[in-house]
Amino acid sequence: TPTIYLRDYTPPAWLVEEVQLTFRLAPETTRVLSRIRFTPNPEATDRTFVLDGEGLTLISARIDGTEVDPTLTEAGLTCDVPDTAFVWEAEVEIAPASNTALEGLYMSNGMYSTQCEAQGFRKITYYPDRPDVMAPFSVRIESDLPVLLSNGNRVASGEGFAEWHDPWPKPAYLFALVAGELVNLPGSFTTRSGREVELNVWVRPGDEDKCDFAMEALKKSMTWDEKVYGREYDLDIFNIVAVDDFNMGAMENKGLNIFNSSAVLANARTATDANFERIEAIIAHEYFHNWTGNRITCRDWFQLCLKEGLTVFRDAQFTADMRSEPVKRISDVLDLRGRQFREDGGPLAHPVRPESFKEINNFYTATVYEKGAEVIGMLKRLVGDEAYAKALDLYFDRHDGQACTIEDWLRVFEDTTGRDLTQFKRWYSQAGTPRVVMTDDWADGTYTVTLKQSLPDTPGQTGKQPQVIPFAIGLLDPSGQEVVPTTLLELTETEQSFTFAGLADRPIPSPLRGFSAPVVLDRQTDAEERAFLLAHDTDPFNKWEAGRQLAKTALIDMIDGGQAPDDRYLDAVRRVVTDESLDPAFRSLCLGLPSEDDLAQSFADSGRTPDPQAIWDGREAMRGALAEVLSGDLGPLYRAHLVTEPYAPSAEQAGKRSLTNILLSLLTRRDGGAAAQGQFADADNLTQQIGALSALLTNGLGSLELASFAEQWSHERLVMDKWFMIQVAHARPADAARVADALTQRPDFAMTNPNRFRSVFGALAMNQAGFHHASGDGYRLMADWLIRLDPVNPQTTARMCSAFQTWRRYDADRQGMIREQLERIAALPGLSRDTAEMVGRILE
Ligand code: BAL
Ligand code: ZN
Repeated sequence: TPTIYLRDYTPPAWLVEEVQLTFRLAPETTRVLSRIRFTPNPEATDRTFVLDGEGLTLISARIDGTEVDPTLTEAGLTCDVPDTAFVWEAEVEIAPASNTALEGLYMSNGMYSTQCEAQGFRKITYYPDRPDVMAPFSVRIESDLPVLLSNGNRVASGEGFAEWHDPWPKPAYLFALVAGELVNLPGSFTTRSGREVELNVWVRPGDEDKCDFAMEALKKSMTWDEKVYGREYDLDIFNIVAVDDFNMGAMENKGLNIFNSSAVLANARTATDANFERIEAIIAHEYFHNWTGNRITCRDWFQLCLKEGLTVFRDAQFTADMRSEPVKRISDVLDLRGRQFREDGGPLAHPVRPESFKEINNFYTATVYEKGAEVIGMLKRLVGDEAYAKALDLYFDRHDGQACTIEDWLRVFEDTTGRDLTQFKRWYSQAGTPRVVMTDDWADGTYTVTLKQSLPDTPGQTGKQPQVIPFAIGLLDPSGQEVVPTTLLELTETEQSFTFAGLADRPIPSPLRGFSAPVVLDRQTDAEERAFLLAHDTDPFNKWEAGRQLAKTALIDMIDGGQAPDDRYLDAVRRVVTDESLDPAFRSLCLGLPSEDDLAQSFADSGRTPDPQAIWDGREAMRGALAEVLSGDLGPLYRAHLVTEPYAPSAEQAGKRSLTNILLSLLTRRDGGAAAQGQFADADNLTQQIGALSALLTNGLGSLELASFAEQWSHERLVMDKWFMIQVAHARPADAARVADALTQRPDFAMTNPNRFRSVFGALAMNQAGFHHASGDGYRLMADWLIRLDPVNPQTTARMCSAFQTWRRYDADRQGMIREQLERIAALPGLSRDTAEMVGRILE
C-alpha cells in the first residue's frame, strides 16, 4: 500500500462546477447516475483526468453526450478528456445491502444510509474524492421507501421520489443520503436574522420517545453559535437521523447529520446522565461543523485537525457554558491523559497534523481531535479572549467557501495580533507529550520558578525543538490565601526562570492551573503540599489535581512498596467528600481513583515494569481503605444526596447521582449489597439502575439483578449494549476473557453492529488486568475476533487494534504473547489496508 505524504500535495487538475446525482435504490443493485460539469483548474498545470472509484460496476460513461470507454484501475478511472470545460456522465451499480464496512452507501435493518468521510464517496460513484474539490449538489432519490433525504433543501417530492438541492459548495465527503421507514420529531428554529428553519430528528418507529433531548440540544447549539461565534444556520432545513450500525459517533454532512443511534437517542429509562451529556456535546459538535468544517473545510486530509480540533474546542466551550466549567475541564483532562497521552507515548504517536498516512481512517485519533483542541485552547490563552474573537471573525470572513490549511488558520491570528506564530506551529508538527520540570527557589522576598521543557522521541521524530508553553500559575501564602492570582508564564526556551518579588513568606505554588498546556508536569513535592492545595487552592482544576496526585502516589507506594494506604490522602478525601460547600459532581470526581492504565503508565514513565494484577489489587485495597475511613459517612451522605424527585438530565441532578453512585459502590463493600439492591429495585432511570448494578458487580454480587435487567431490556439495543459492557468491565482479572467469550456466543451478539462489538471488546481492552492477564487469554480472544471482523468492517477492526498499543510497557512474557497475536493478524491473507497499517505501526 502506498504511503501518502503531505509534502506531495498538488492542486486538483479539474474542478467541479456542479453535480447532479440520481439514485435508483435497490438493496443489491442500486444504480447511481452522475452528471458532473468539470472545468480546468487554473492553478494546476497538469490536466490528467483521474476519478476515484472503489468497488463500482461501471455501466456506461459519456463526455459531452458521447459514449466513452475509460480505463479502469484498482485506484479509479482515467479517460481522454477535452482541454476545456466538459460534462461527464456515468452510470454505476453498487450493492448497499452487501456493504458491511459501513463506508459509502450501505443498507442495514432495511434502511439506506451513507458515510462518506473520509473517502467513502468513491464507493458511490466515480468522482474527484478529495476535500479541495467543492461543488453544489443536486440529488434525486427514487425508491418506494417513505422517507428519502439528502443534503440541502427539499425541492420536489412525489410518489416514489424526492429531489434535494444543496446550494453551498461542498466536498464529496459531506454528501449524505438516507432512505427508510422513519418517523420524525419535528421542530423549528428562527435564526437571529429571521430565517425559519425546519428541524427534524428521524428515527425508526419505536424510538419516538427518545428524541426530545436531541432536539433541545440542537436548538441550544444553534442559539449558542449565534451568540458566541456570530454564526447562523444557512439552509431552510436541518435533519438529524439515528442509525444503529455506524462506525463513528456521528457525521456532520451538510444539512443532514447522521448519528450513531447511541449519540442521539435518550430518555430517562434508557440513557444515563453520561449519555445525555455526550449526546448534547455531539449534537453541538456536528452542528458547529456547519461553519468549522463545512463552509470552511480542509484542503487535504492532513489538515483534519483544522476542523476537528477547532470543533472539539467549540463543543467543549459549549458544554462548559451549559453545565459546569470545572467539571468539564477535569473530565476532558482525564480523557486526554487516558487516550491522547497514551497514544503520544507509544508506537502510534503522530503529530496533530500528521505528515503521512496509508489509510486516513486511522487518523481520526485523540491526537488530532483532543490534542488539536488543546492547541486551540493554548492559542486562545496566549492571545487573549478578545484577539481570539477577532481572529475567528477574520477566519470566517476570509475563508468562507474555501478548503484551508493550518497555515491559513495561523495566519489569521498573526494578522490579528501581529504575533509571530512560527514557534507555536511546532505544536502541530512535533509529536509527543512535552515534559516540564518545575523547580523553585526563595530568597529575599523573591520567589523564583524555573521551568525546563523536553519532548521525547516518537516514531520517525528525534531532536525536537522547544515549544511555546503557556504555563498558568497562582501562589498561595502559608495560611491558604491567594497572594498571586493566576498569571500566565510563557515558556519558550528549553529552560527559563520567572520571578515574583515582594512576598512576605515563601509561597505555595499552584502550577499549571486549569491544565493550561497538555504537558506532563514533573515537580518534586510532598503529600503535605498536595493536601494543602486540595484544601485551599482557588483553582478548581488544581484542587482536584492535588487530590489525584495524592491518590496516585499513595497507590504507587502501595503497589510497589507494599505500604499501607496513605492517611494523608484518606483524610484529605474525607474532608472533600463531606464538604457540603462543594459541588457534588466535583466531590464525585475527587473520590475517583486513577485508572489502571494511568498507573501502568506512571510505572513505565519511571522505568519500571507495571504488573497489571498488582495494580488491580492496589486499587481494590485502596477502595477498601476508602470504604473504611468513610464508613460512618457513607450511609448518611448517600441518603442526603440521593435524588428522589422526577428525573431531569440536568448537570445538577447528574452531579448528585454521580456522587451517590460512587458512594454506593463503597457502601456495597460494607452492607452486603442491601443499599444497591434497594436502589436497583426503586430506580426509575438508567443512571441509578446501572449504578446499582455496577456497584453489585464490582463487589462480586448482582447475578439476579443482571438476569432481570436482561429480561427487562432485551428489546432495547442501546441498553443491552451496556449490559454486555458492564459484565466485561467489572469481571475479575482471571474471568474477563471467559466472560467476554461467553457473551460473544449469545444470539444477540452481532459483530456487524459496531456498538455491540465495542461493548464487549472495548470493555475487554479497558479491563486492564483482565486483558493483560498472565494466561494470555485476553490477547488471544481479542485477536481471534479482530481476525473475524476485519473482512466485515476494517475501520472498526483497525481502531480496536489500539488495545495493543501499550504492549512495550509490559514484561517479556506478555510482550511475547502480544507479538504472537499481532503477527498472527499481520499474516492474514487479504488483511485490510486499515488493519495492516495499524498492526504494522504497533509492531514497528
Ligand atoms: N467528521 C467525523 C465525525 C466528527 O468528527 O464529527
Ligand atoms: Zn468532528
